[in-house]
Amino acid sequence: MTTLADYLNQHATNPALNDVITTVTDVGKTISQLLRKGALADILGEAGNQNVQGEDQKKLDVLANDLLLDALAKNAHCAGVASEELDDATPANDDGSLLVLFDPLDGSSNIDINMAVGTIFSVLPYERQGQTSENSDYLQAGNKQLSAGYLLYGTSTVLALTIADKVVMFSLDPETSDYVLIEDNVQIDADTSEYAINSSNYRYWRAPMQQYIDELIAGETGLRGRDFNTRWVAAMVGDVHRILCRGGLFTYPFDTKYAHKAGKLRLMYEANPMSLLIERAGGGATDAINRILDIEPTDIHQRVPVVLGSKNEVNYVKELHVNYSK
Ligand code: AFP
Repeated sequence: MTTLADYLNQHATNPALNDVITTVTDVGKTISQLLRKGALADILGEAGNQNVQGEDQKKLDVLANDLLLDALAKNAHCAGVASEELDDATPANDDGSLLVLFDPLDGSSNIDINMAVGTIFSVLPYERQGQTSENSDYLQAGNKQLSAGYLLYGTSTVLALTIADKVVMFSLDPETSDYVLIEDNVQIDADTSEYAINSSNYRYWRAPMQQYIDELIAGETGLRGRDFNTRWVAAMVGDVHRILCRGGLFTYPFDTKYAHKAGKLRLMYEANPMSLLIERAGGGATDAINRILDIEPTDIHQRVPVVLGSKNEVNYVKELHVNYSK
């Protein structure tokens, strides 16, 4: 049996990074316990305010955010934190070498119906050690990430993590409170017959995305010559985990539903960490055309259309979009 601590020690290329990952995953144990108690812990329901995204915050959104913030503020290697739930990044330790970004509770609309939710995290290098970190320090492309991962609070609590070239998975043992290694090199099939999209937005999509989904629905009677299946967890962490486990395509595409939003998902603490995991597991991740990890950010809360998963399917979506614009 290999625990997370064993794995990090075996890959101790950056002790500061290992320490920060340990801090984040330790908080994950607390969030997992709170979710297990659910309504009995008086933590369900609305917190009564909105976040920077203009979304109603759940009590657990705020609680998870505060737990991560407090723990990372005490970690000497953490120079600052950016969170989906906070307008601006929060400086931590000026001499730290790392910046941590997270969505503390992704899929929080699932909390009150006892469905899967997760924590997504991303670690970037901090280049101005000795000075107080600012929002602009986080504006680095996703290909600069030193690590990324998520905790999925499902029927069991699973940690997916990449700190080097591979993606590994751990399961939280509720008896010992250890993360135990269950997969040491996650790989995604290049082809799939399963896709995840919120189809109620069909009329807001661009024409090539409408064409793509029309073809999948036509199945063996259409161009693709085979039937497809859909799944939609309504928590990106759940859909991405399924893809890492058995392949598939996930997309929250560009839509015109809200004029000022390029899509719903945020680049820095949702799309970038998930794209790093997917690419290192052999999949693809684009905004329909461009590689997500190459996008140069302009704002810590900017949104981006997302198409990720089985490589050949992601490439097919790109072909449709490129050929459509010719
Ligand atoms: P919440 O955290 O507000 O529940 O949103 C989750 C999410 O950002 C992402 O995890 C899901 O894939 C997506 O939104 C679901 O969006 P829809 O509710 O529009 O299906």
